[in-house]
Amino acid sequence: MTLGLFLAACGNNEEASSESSGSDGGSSEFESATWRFVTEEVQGQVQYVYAEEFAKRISEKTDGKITVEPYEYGGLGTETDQVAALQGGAVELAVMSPGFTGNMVMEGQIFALHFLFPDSVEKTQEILNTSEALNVDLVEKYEAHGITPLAFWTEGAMAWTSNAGVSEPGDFKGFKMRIQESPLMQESYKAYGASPQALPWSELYTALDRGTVDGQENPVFFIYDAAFNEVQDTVTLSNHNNYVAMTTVNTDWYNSQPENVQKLISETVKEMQDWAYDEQDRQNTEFLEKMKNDTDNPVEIIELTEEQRSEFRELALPIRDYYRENISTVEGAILDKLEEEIEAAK
Ligand code: 6CS
Repeated sequence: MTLGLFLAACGNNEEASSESSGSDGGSSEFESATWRFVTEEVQGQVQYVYAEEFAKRISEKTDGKITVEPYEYGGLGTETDQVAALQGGAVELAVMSPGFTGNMVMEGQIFALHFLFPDSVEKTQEILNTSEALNVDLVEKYEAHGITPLAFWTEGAMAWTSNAGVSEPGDFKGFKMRIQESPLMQESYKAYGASPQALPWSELYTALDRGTVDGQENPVFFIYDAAFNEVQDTVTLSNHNNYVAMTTVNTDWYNSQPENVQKLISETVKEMQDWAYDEQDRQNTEFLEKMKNDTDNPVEIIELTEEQRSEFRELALPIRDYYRENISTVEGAILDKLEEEIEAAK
């Protein structure tokens, strides 16, 4: 049965070899294997360097017996194609943004709720590390679709980019906002008066350049590295939400691994939570400075006051009820628990 699941997960790619003989859990017991690890970002960006670091650690811990091959965004299609690749076993591991499973794992859209997590990115990471609502209840929802999230981590506070500048909800009136594939993201931006449109990020630079969309949201490191500042005139440091990524594995493949391999993966992912936090912090800090000093592609940086942020927060709060009533399959139970955990963490 286990072998059957493993073979099914491998599809027709013979390279997906991560079988190991029964082991006593010692590092010398690992058998040679190659795992494919797809990310939604390109070389140098947070998700990709995360996969590289993971590969390095796995190689060190197994004396080079297990090789992890990081794949950058693009080679396997769009982000939703990558979700399918993980589910079908074409890759064993993936960094995934919950927004791209928005039409499949309904509960995962919880991360699209604005002003839910604390303003502090550090505090948010603590909650992502410890939340039972996310690490137990939400994980089960993903597992029903063959995806096991092993960790949730932030890529930083999000900012809005646009040409006209966004500093109050009225600025979103008639605004064509690029979003990921998530009905809840649609609702969130409709509440501000915008017209949301789902797009993969590979099409985003051109869409912004041509005016197919007027703006988008992302952490600062990504805005600068993807050169959106070349085609946008303003960046609003809104911190309306955190960009959350998940380290995921194909559920059947993971469950078919011997205990020592599962432990190797889960411990390495856990150990890397602090590393991921520091990496996004470093990139977001460095790229904000670069963006401020970029005279070739100058952008106006708009820093929202607390009063301005509260205007957006007021419009965003009712979306939690929308989530409970129209999105959640468990009447908002995961959100209820997460809200309690966030409250306790404050
Ligand atoms: O906006 C996006 O869709 C992309 N943003 C980030 C920070 N990572 C990958 C994702 O696809």
